[in-house]
Amino acid sequence: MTKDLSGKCKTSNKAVLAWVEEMAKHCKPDCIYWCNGSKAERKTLTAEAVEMGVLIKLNQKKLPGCYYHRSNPNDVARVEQSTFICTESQEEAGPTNNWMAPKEMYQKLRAYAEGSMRGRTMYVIPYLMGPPGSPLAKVGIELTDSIYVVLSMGTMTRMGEIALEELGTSDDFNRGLHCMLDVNPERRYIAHFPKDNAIISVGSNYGGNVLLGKKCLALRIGSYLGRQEGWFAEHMLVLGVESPAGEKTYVAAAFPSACGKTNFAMMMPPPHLKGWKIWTIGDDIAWMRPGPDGRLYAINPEAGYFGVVPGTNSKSNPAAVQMISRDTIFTNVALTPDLDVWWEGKDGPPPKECLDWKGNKWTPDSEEKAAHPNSRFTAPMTNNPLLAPEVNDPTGVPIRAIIFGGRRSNTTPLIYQAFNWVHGVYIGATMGSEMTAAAVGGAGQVRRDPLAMLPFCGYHMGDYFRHWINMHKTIKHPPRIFHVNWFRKDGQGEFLWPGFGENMRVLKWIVDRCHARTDAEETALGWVPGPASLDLTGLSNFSPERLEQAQAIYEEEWRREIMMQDELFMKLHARLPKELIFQRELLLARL
Ligand code: OXD
Ligand code: MN
Repeated sequence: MTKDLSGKCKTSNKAVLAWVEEMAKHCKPDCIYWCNGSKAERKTLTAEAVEMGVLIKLNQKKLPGCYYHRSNPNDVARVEQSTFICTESQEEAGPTNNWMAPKEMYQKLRAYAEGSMRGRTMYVIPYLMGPPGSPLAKVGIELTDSIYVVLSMGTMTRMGEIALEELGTSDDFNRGLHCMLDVNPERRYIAHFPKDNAIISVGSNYGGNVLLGKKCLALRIGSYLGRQEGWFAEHMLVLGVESPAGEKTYVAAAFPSACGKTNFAMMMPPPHLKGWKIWTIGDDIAWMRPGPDGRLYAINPEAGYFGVVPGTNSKSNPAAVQMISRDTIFTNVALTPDLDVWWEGKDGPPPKECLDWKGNKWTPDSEEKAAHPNSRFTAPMTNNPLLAPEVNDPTGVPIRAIIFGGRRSNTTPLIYQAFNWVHGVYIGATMGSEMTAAAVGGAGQVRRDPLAMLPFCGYHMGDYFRHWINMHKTIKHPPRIFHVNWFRKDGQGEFLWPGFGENMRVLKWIVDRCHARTDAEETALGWVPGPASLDLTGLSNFSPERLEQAQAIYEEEWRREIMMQDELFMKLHARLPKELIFQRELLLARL
């Protein structure tokens, strides 16, 4: 090893040593670098990444500690078609996942990995998902030949010695191997082996494909382990709502990708609700387990945010603007001549000239976007001015409400509450969201995304619903379940609800419902706010009629909706819990 500050192996854990040695023999790197997670190490590796051209140092006066990265243009997002769940049988993975037999996939990917790190460094990244000492925390080790992955994992997880300490002499850790290869979509696989608690990712160097703690361990493998061990791994933000009297209520919310989870988790209440405050626990993933007092406790397994950049500004997310002004890696945004970053939807006018995410000259007259729509920031949670101190509490926070939501321009009201747990699971299971223009299938088309877990559930979706129904028995004080839709439009195509910070008004009603201190009216869909219980004071250009429109339930639309839900139910038929079919019947009967 050439590094003097770090890079040496310090563990005596036999299982770790044996596995790293086996993988090194196979991938044949020139050297092995053990990450310790120290500040000094980050400084050295960042300088090395700049020297290698992997990162560009940004204007340190404007953006202290910030760096710029461009990914290969063929490698800009998670690739669902290359993501596989390798359970013993295809039935176990279910019809919503790609599947290959573990033996076959191991063979295929080992062949790709063999000798693939010749002339390169293999970084050993021990990482901890969750606060140290938490019964919910898990250790993973990722082996990678990408320095970008090392630096990103250093932000997104509790990385280095802290993880090895947590592991001790145990052999219970996730084994993750990542080989960049030649970043070729033809040889891109993100393969999960739930029974072995193992992941192999090849041929990519971008986000969720390669930061193995995130979608791969925390959701796909996590959901599999959660079913076995009696907990939930969910695609949910977690936040705390503090009332003017200082009462804190914790809420988890599942919205599909790019539906505003990060914005909601970092919301600034409007002036009218000044005494109210939001605290962020997490913006993307929640691990939840029943506690000894019968409540459901949640931790955020991550330590950073990997958020979509375009559209981030002081209206949509003022706290994020502050958060990403230092110690942040920007990927695939635009680069200005004074080494600042720019993206569509940033505060202020566009630059007269800059380099777009591919490195080509861009001006406001250019037809293409300067920043890729899926360009990202990677920022440490400690930069978040709204970070809840409880984020490091090993017991987690007790969840009072679970919110489901999607992007729907019609049909779905702004807010309603489930009648009970099973009804809530039905609402989550039938969640739909309109795809954005960038997604396959065309803009506006509704895709079913049950509990926002369609791309992230590591086993049969029908069994996942069963797990959700069964868990009720283990939670004496279950959270109340709600559904929201910020995206409903009027006849002119305008959003009916102003959104962003104003969503606090809806959240306040949810919190008040959890504490049984506001009224509600019964509808076919569930409980909705009574005429005076949603506080609209100080909301400009918003009349009670507009709220009525936002809350309207049209029988015709709902009959169509229920028909559309059938497609997913048919697909999952063999393992679909009967309770959900009954819920569907009950809803039809109520309409
Ligand atoms: C994400 C996603 O990156 O859901 O969080 O796609
Ligand atoms: Mn996500």
